[in-house]
Parts: sequence; structure tokens; C-alpha cells
Amino acid sequence: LWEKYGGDETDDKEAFQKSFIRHVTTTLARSIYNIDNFSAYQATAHSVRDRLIKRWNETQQTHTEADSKRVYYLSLEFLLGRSLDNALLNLGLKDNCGEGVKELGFAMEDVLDQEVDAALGNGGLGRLAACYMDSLATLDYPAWGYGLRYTYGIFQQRLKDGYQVEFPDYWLNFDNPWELPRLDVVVDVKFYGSVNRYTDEKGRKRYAWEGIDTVQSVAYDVPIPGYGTKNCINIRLWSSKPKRQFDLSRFNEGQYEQAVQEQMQAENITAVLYPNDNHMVGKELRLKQQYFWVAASLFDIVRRFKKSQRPWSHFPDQVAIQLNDTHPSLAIVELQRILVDLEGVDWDDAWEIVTRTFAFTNHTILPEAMERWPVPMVQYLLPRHMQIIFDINLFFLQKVEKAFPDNRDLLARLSIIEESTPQFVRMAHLAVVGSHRVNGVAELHSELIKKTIFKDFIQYYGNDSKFENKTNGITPRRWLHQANPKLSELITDTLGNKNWLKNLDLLKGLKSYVDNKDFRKRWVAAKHSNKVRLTEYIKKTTGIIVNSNALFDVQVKRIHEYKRQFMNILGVIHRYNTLKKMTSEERADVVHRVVIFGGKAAPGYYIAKLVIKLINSVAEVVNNDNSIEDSLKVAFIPDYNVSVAEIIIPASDISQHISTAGTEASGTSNMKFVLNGGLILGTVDGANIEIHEEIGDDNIFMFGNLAHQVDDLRHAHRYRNVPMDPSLQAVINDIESGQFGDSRIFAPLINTLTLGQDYYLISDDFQSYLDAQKLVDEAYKDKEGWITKSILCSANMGKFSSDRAIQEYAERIWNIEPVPVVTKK
Ligand code: 26V
Repeated sequence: LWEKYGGDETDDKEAFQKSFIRHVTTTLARSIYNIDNFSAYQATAHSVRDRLIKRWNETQQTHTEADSKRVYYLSLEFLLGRSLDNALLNLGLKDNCGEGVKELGFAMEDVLDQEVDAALGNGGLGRLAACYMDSLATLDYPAWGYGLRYTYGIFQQRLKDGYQVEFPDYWLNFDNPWELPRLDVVVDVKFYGSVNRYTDEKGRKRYAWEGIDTVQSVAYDVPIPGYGTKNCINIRLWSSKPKRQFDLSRFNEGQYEQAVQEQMQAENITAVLYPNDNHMVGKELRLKQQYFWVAASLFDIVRRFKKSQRPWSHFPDQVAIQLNDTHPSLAIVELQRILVDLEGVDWDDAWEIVTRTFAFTNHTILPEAMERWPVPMVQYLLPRHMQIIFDINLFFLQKVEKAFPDNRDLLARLSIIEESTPQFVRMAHLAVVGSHRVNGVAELHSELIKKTIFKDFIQYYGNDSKFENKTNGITPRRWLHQANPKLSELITDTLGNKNWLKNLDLLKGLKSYVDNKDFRKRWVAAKHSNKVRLTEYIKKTTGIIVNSNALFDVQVKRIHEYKRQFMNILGVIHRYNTLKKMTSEERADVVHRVVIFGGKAAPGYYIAKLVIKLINSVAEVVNNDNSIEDSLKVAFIPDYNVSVAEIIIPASDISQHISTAGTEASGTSNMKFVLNGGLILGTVDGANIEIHEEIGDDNIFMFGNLAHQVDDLRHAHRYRNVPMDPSLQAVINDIESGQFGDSRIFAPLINTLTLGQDYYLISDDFQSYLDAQKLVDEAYKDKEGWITKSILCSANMGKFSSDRAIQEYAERIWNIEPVPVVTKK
């Protein structure tokens, strides 16, 4: 039918231009003589959207017909960034579309630059979900993501007097061509109410929850195209909507505010993404978001399963559900409720189905990030779910009691319920008990969770049954092909084809060119042009002028004490005052540095915000001090997000991943930097360790205490008089002397090192950090040596493709097979 009646959405230039003009005229209702860059973006986006939808439809039809097992990735965050360039590259339209746009009078870069980021995530966890969707699509897996369509994404960050100020991210201000509203796919979600007990026709005790507050959940589908395949998968994002428009009787009585109140409360649920990462705040609205999303998603999944008319026992053979952190843990309870209360499945059979269906990924061991919800809050909001949680817990603890009789401490430690006042539900325990697999996100992290937060579960389940490692990965399509076109082109030219984009291990082939003069020259040229691009961006966004020939030293990530941006800026102060003491001749010999920071602090995280202020205060002094002759510049780039990362990462010479050992579960930007030929200065933490293993000692700068030493060091700070590291003391003195403005501002920050007992062990690592920095300087002086390192870095990064990670999940956890779209004809 498409052949006969469909449009001509082919991939050639002329067809694209036709689409473009048609969309300008009809979709945008504009004159073709009056197109600005933004309209050009919209017309291009809509033309691409048409082609995406076609693939989306074919893929969904193929998957429905195949009726094979699917995986559902439940994530409260999908940090997608921009879609146009990614879609063009993945669909192979970039060249034709670029030429078409050019002929119509526009520069592709300007058109691409019009798009706002879809910033529905905080950081690592949300971006990981986005990379995984790209790999699932590319590898032809039948997969769907489920998330929330927040009206406001992560806040926009601006700087005022060196302080962070937050602005709302109203990303849906203009139409969003990357979503398909499914106004007919609506799920009613209930809250509050009570539970009724009754006896069914078989004489069984049954429970029925009567929720009283109903909110509607409307589906918006976001197509995710794979690279080099016809497959295009789906992320379904739910948006909340009131069940009734507004209370007409109140309206007629003149009570206008009350009349719309219910509507506003319903819309509140998906209004805003919570901007904390790695910090739990027990707000009821957040719990409501979680249930709203879980209930709608499971309804949808169960509805799809029921179409096949299989018995319930087949559910885990058709459905795998991955829980991205504990945020969707209520899904375990909801599926048990659906099976037992609504479908009449016996408890034990239902529980078997549930645990075979779910698997859970843990992304942090920081105690303050562990999700716990007060029992009274859960009871009030979701009374039946609270009962089910108590029952799950009871049956679980009965089994533990059988295996370890009379070990009450063990029961208390394993319990899903924390016996405090009030009681709390431990979501991580619920997720472990309700899943057949639990994984950490890097080797070290997966070992640590077994020794810390899930130690007691190992005692019960044994070492090898449930717990696994799945080292994170990143998609080379966005993080090399799209973000670094010059390097990508060089790699393709050198290897002779683009196969490396689907098999990143092929980068190993670059090693035989490491001594090839021409190849090295182009490698350096690519890096340099990326540095020039970043130099311009820094000038545009901060006014700071930096030299693109200097060493670019980058730390971009969420601002958090455990990530130790504070240590970095303390190191900068040390460097600055060392430079100041030098003579001009001595300085002539030093490597010029540009130290680049970026990242958002959670709006309520006072100390993190103070770190931003300190960085900007130091930058102000350093950048305006002519006496050091441009040997050091400091820039804080505002509003770090996915699109900004795409500019910064390819331009880095060295990037810092310097968390206190054992605190950064994996890190994923570390992988992006190295893939782009940037070296790492890092601690022995998270995925740094595995990157080190892959690229070798010569190509990475590692320093600092190890994870197993952390407890003892903290103990020493608490109970002994540890003398302050002299270099660090000198830097503290500099700050306190007022060298960077009123020192009283920074007192709470300095106090974390002294009164606060230096929880993140900056003083313990400071000297080895400075030593490592010296090695970086020395290595950079050896230009040829550095180029070799840079090439070998990229060439050895095959392991860190998200394709590898997804293949491991698919084989070891989900048990799913690829289902490629085969186009007839
Ligand atoms: C936790 C919470 C706690 C409740 C309030 C809101 C909220 C939002 C996000 C999170 C997730 C924090 C965990 C996280 O983002 N972990 C990061 O996951 C990355 C992907 O696995 C990993 O590379 C980073 O090392 C890890 O910090």
C-alpha cells in the first residue's frame, strides 16, 4: 500500500528537498521566501521524522509478528540530548540532507544548532539509558524504554557573580518533532483509597484496592533509530493529565481556583525532573511520579502480553524488565498485585513469575543516595502495595529464618523494612529480593556492592547466584562519529570502511598506523581543530580567551564532593602560586594549561554550589594576572549538558576522573574522553581501572589511595591527629589570606577538610595528585610521545562500546534474540 499510496520519503537529496519545502509550507504554514534557521531546522526535523516514523512502524510490526521475547528498560531518566544529527547519521542521510539544505541556502551546522536538548536526566544514569537505547536499536533487539515526559527537564544553569543560578528548562516551548503523541493510549492510574477483603468463588481470600484519586497517563512515543539497520525502537514517555478537565459545579459557583486545582495537581506529577543525583529526598511527589510511571508502564506491558493469549506462566519467557536503579522498584509490587489481585494467580506462582521477569542495576553505593520511603507515606498513597510489600518481606524472611535459624540480626539487616520510627521501605532490598539478577556497573563497583550494601544478601543467596557485573558502555555513534567528525573520518579512511561503528574492537587496526607520519599528522590536526572549536565556544559563553595550543585539562560532570572538583581547584591554586614564584625564564619552560570545568550542582547542595563559586573566584584572579604570562587559564563553562559535552570531550588532552576510591560506581565520560584520544588523570576507581587494563600503564595517569584503604583513612581522621599535608595547608592559607576574595565565603568549604574530617580524603591524596600532574606536564612536553599515547588510547577502547554491554545483558540476563527488520522487495 505504501508503494501505491504512500509518500516518497526516500533517502535521496531531491526527495528530501521536496519534503523540506512541503513542511515549510504546510506543517509550519510559512512562506518559502521567509525561512529563518529555526524554520529550516523544523522543516528538516519533520522531513527526518517522516522517515523515522516509517521505520518505527515497520519495526513494531516486525516485532509484533515475531512475537518473541522483549526487554523493557524502565528508567526515570533518558538523557537523549539532540536528535537531528544523530538521526541523520544513523539513517545514513547526513550527506544527502546536508547538500539538500545547503542548496536551499542554509548551513547544516546552523540548522543543527537550533535544536534544544531533550534533557530528561541528571547525569550518568540518564545518559547510560540513552546510550543503551541506541545500542538496542543498532543490534536489532526488540526493546522498549519506559520513562516520564517531564514538562521541565534538568534546570538550566547560569552564573551570576560566580554563583550558580537555576532557570527552568521549558524544553517543549516549541513543538517537539521527536515525539509521537498517542492521545489514544491512555492509562488510568489510581492513588490513595482503601483495601477491601473478600472471598472469591473458589473460597480464596482476595483483596481489592479501591483507589480514589485517578490521574490519566498519556503516551508519547520517541523513536530511536539504530545505526546501519532499518530497526527503529521506541521509548514511551508518560505524561499526566487530569481525568476530568475541571470541576464544573465549582466553576459555576465562582470558585475558579478550586475548580482547576485537581487539574493542576494531576499535571504536577510529570511537571519536573528531580534535579538531585546521588541524593535521596523523600518528597511525596517523587513517590507519586514513580508509581504513576510504573503503573502505566506495567499496564501497557501486560496488555501487550495478554494479546498473545499465553498462560501467565509464560510471562517471563516473553517479557524481561530491567530496573534502572531502585526508582522503578514498585514495579515488582505492581506486577505481583496485578497477578494476584486482578488476575487471580496464586501468590507463589505469581512471585515466581515476578522474580523471573525483573533484573536490577545498582548505580551507586553512596549511603545518602539509597532510596528509603517512610512506611506511613507508602501506606497512605498506595495502601495495597504496602500490604504486598509486608507480605513479600514476611515470606522472604521466613526463608532466611529457615536457612539461618535464630539469627535475628541477620533478619533485621536483610529486611525490606527498616525498623526505625517511622519504619522505612528499603527500595534496594525490595529490588534485590524481587529480581533474578542484580548487577553493578564496573568490576570494582560490582565487587564492592557485594561487600557493603548487599553483603548480607551474599550470605543468604551465595556468591555466584544473583550478583553480576555489567561494565557500562557508551555509544560510539554519538560519542565519536557525531561529536568528532574529523577523527571519525580519519578512522574510516584508515581502516577502509565504517565497520568499526558497529564493531568497536576494529579500532585495534589503528595500532599498525601509530608510526605512520601522515596518519599522525591528521590525528593531531583533528584534535587541534576540536580545540579551536572549543576555544571559540569558551569565548562565546564565558568571554575568556584561551590559547588552543595549550594543554586542555578538563573536568566536566555533576558537581559532588565525592567527585572532588574541590581537589582540582585546590591543585590549580597550587599551580598558580608555583608559577607566580617562577622567573620568566623558568616559566618559559612550563607547559601552558587551560583548566576547564563544567557541571551542575543540585539546587539544594550548598557545598557543591560553593565549589562552583570558588572555581570562578580563582578563575577571575588567575585569568587577569598578566605576571604569569598566559601559562594558566581557568574556565567554568556554564550549563553543561549533552550538546556541550559533544563540543568539550573531543577537545580534551587530559580529563580528570578523580573520585575518592570506591565512590564512583563507573563513570562513563571517562570512556568518551579516551575514545576521542584524550588521556586520563584518574584515581583507582570505577571504570578507570578497566580502562587502564585495556590501554596500558603508559597511556594513563593513575594516583591516590585505593578503595580498601578508605575505611582506615577515615578512621584516622576521626580518631587521630592527622597532620595536614603541607602543600594543601599552603593552599588553604592562600585562600584564607583573601587571595581569591573574601575568604569568609569559603569557610564552610575549607571546614570540610578540617572540622568535617575530610570525608572524601582530599588531604590523603593531594600530594600524589600533584605528583601525577607533574608527570602529565612532563609527558605533554614530549609531543611525539603524547600523540602515540593518544592514538593507542582510542585504539584500545573497543570494550567500552555500549554494544558490548547490551550484548552481555541480552545474553546473560534478558535471554533475548535480535529481530531484524527485513524489507520486502
Ligand atoms: C539517584 C537519586 C536518588 C533519589 C533522588 C533522585 C535521584 C536521581 C538519580 C539517582 C541516581 C544516582 C546514581 C547515578 O547516577 N549513578 C551513576 O550511574 C552512572 C551509570 O551507571 C555511573 O557511571 C556513575 O558512576 C554513577 O554515579
